[in-house]
Amino acid sequence: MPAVRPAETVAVAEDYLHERGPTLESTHPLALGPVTAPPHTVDGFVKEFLRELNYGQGVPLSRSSLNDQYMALARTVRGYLTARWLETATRRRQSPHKMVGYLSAEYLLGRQLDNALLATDLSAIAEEAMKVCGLELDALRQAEVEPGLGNGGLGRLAACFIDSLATMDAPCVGYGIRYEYGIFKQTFVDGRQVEVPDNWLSMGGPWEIAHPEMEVPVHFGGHVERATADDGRERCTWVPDWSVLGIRYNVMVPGYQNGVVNTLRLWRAIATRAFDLDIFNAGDYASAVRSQTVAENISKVLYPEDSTPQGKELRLQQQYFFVACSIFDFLKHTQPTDLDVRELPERIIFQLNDTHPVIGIPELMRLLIDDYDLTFEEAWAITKQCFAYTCHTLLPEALEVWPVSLMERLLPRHMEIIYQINEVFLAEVREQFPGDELRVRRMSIIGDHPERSVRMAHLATVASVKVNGVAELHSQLLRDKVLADFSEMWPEKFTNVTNGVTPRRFVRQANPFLSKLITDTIGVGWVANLERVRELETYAEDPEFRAKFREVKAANKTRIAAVLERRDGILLPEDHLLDVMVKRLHEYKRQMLKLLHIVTLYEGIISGDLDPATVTPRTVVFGAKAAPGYRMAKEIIFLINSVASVINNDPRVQGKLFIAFPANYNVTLAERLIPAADLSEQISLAGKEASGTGNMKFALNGALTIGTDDGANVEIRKLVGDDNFFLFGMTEPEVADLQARGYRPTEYYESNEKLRRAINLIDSGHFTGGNREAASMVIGDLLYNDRFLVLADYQAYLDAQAEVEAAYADQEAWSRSAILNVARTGFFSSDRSMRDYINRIWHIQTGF
Ligand code: 26W
Repeated sequence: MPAVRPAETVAVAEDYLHERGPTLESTHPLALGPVTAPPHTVDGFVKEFLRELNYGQGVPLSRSSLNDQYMALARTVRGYLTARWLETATRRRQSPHKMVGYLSAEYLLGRQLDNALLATDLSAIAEEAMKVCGLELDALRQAEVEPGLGNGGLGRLAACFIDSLATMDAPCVGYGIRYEYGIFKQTFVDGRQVEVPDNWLSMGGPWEIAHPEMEVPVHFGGHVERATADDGRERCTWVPDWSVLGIRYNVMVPGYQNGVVNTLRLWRAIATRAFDLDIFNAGDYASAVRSQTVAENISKVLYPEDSTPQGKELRLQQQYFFVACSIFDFLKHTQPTDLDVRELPERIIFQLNDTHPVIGIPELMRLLIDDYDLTFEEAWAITKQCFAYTCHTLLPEALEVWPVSLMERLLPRHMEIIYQINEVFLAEVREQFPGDELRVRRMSIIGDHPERSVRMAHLATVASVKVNGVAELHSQLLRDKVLADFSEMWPEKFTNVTNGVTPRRFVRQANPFLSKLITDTIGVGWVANLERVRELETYAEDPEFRAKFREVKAANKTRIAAVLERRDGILLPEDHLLDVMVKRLHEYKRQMLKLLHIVTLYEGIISGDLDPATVTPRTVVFGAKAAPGYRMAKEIIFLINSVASVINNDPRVQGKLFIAFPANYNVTLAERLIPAADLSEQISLAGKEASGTGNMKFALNGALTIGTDDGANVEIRKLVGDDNFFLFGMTEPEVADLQARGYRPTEYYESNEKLRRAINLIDSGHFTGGNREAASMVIGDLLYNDRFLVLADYQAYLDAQAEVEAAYADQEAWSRSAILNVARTGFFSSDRSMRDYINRIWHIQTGF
């Protein structure tokens, strides 16, 4: 069979190096890239730094600003990475193996400087070098604005995964969008959330390398023309009516001290030159500029929704844009030019991070059929082997659908292909389940209600080699509920890969005190092999080790107190149990349950029911952004702030109860806060949190969890043991059962006095300056709707919190439990998650 090559190559600024031949490369060693990184010495580092400052920023040290210094430092460190990056890329090009294209609309990276210093083992040298220059490394660290190109768990997971893949020397390119504005900055005005744009690039982006010459055309709209060719087969031509260009931005992803640097490739949209020129030549300058705006809007801003997609056209444009660029990039630039597309499944597996990149499926089909001239059947056979899909949710409203009308207008050729895929798929369903038309309707990729739309999760499931959930329970619920028909049809398609977090960022970097204690005790091997922390188990019995462990916790509390004072003007009381709930604000996560517990404690003390002497002094820290359009979430934020301002200023509870709600919870704050926590709040309604990853970070940093039987909590509890975890609340089957019987929240309100008093106190306006209206939306919903069964779990939560207090009173036993939490949660390294993906889904080789 002849090799299949593109019938027609789209004109781009092609790899001209390829065409120019080997002349330069063979005559000059530098043409291959720097063979060695700059010297790993203080002197060498200082020299590089000053060179970056002088020639890069164009300033002498004596006149440089903090930003100049930060930029020069970042560029210096990047320089050390570059040699390894070129080396990794050359090595991979020389022996192309199957690779992973991780497709994710979000990467919540967090600050880069420390991570790069750790990866290159340059922290001590950089610190010394800055001193030589009269500068403080720590001050420069703080000058970095974190790239917040994600909303929450899903985006942070992608960042952990690419870190692990680099550390394991796995061939992977992360593909995503270079949003000009990341997740909004949260501020509070009179206790209410106000969003401020996150112009993260305004001071320059030292970590990215732009390639404006390597542009990728991406088309939209128009119509499809068909003609019968000489061979009698019909050929389609998509005649789009507008286009944009994708510009590549490479970000280096360093492995941990292994000399490997992988690539994160983010796409930025700009207007096509030709497109502008046409209008410009027609004399309409204003329109030409406007068209530029339309194009550039595509990568302008990250959608701040979490869990409830809004179905906006611009969002679909973003999704198609980055996926089209990525697939094109892989086919045209990453692969040898003589690639036979029939071999694609041996060369690539595209991992779909939720449904956001699922439009890549019909895009690959379109390329194979229209550009590479394969038949639909041939293209389908190939495409079905090139994708795998991870689902990250269980909320039905979070499953993306796109109206057929919108798809037809924006991507007419893709819509045709989706119809064709659906036809083939439904024929298979009918064959396997004859006469079951209800099932056919349930499974169809096209849904009818409330309007005809494409169900992206169905499309993903049909086209993927494997479908996975992100924790055992979640994967089970996917199989049994959300995608039950599909798992019945293809049981072997479904699998689980429990999430993980990178130990480099979330233990080694975030918790230097604990890291030192661990390394002093068991050696440094745990950083790249987290299961090794199990060796700490025996030390849980050692009073001396426990004392050191408590010192670490205390030092981390001192550190977060300083951070919150400087950052937010919050004065944290000393020596409190630090009780932390940080995550997006969502009703299913039940921040209201936490708030009711606080109000109950407060009400108990001020009413005299509770002897303050018996109350464990406690500081509760909240961190949570609400989606800007999510009314209820914003009301809850306002209520938390209202309760905080009253409680924190009421002398009757001074020294007993304090609430801190720093605005703008982000990765940087998480890195400071999590290591200081005693208690980790993971209190979602069972069956709603797919996995959670914050829960893992807390356990690994020696906080005990109070949590429901949900997501990865289940696995954390199994590993750390029941004695070292505060479990409470209904199980998922109990939740389903109660909902089936008919849940009436008022029954709980009426029969539970503490609950009634807490709710009444809020409802009285006590926390809202006497204004009863101010809390009415939240309270009204709790009493008459309460979709996430807050009131039903209230008493169980109080009881579990009472257990927490009793346990905390015995500091020796508490530290023992905390140490066991660290020692037994090595499983939650994202290195392990990546190994699972590699073995069960991707089947790629590492380290070649
Ligand atoms: C379109 C808006 C939107 C944005 C993000 C809809 C849905 C999402 C994600 C699916 C939400 C998300 O971040 N899910 C979280 O994924 C984490 C990583 O797997 C899990 O740990 C969390 O439990 C899950 O909520």
